[in-house]
Amino acid sequence: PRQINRWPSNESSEPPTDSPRVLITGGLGQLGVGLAQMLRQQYGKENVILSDIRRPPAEVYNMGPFVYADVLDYKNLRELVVNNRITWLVHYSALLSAVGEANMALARTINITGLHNVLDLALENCLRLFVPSTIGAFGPSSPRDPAPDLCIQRPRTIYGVSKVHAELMGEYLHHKYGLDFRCLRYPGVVSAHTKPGGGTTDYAVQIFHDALSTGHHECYLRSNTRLPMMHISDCHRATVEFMQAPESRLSLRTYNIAAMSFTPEEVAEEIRKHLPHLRVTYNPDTIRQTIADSWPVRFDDSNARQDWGWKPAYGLSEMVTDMLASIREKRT
Ligand code: AKB
Repeated sequence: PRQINRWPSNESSEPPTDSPRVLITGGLGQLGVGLAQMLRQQYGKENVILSDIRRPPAEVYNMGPFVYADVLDYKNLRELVVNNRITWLVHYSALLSAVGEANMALARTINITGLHNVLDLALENCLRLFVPSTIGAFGPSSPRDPAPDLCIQRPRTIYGVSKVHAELMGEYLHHKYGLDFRCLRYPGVVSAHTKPGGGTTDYAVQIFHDALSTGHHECYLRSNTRLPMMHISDCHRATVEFMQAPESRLSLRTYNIAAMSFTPEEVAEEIRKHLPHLRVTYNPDTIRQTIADSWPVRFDDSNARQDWGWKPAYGLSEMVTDMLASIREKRT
């Protein structure tokens, strides 16, 4: 590690929760822009900086501060944190499960070397650090229905391995040096306005676009493949509430969060209540089907509910109604 600044143990020296200055890495993926919007509503536009290595569309520039940041460039990250007086870091930069299997070396570099950089940066600057984990951090030997917070984790993807590594490194640095590390295991996230990139749960977004355009979705998973899923606004709210939770409320540093679990067949049936002509065909692809078969079908999130009051707002029917309305609205 570079420099380690240990937190004094009295609560008053925690990074301020009421007026944080936030940096989000990987901000142009599925989750960054929406999280920035939610944080900006609470803490002010100028206090939340979105970053990525790509050039954002004009509307993102107009929403609030955006900067270039490469998670592999430690000096660049350090400069951003120091110059902008950052106190919270949300580390969204990562390659997802399916694309990671196709680019193992790149996934290892981004997901593991990039993580080491932000861990060092957080230690050096006493940051509150959020790193998302995933249902993909479990594997075929994990309990699958439901998967509890603490159990066997032997994932079979580089994505999963990198996420278990993130969970363990963050927790180690928390226990050894007091790093304020916070990690939520996200289910598949379903969003209308942002596309996921290269995940195994992506069909659950694409099916809505197909339902409203051609009326036909070809699914790369079997019809009965059940996976935990969540509406994006629940995912953002969980993240903000978890970041705001006082340290004294956290009995863990890595929590499962859950909202619903469904199969392609079940979500299609729910969409048909609005669009009866939706046709779904199934053409399972070996890589993604194998990955999905190794993941939990349900998450046990009772610790998150108990410790810091997690409660999802969207079930399957609310999520389907909202997705169809939001995509329709955008198309008109
Ligand atoms: C993926 O499918 O890779 C992600 C995830 C569940 O972490 N959406």
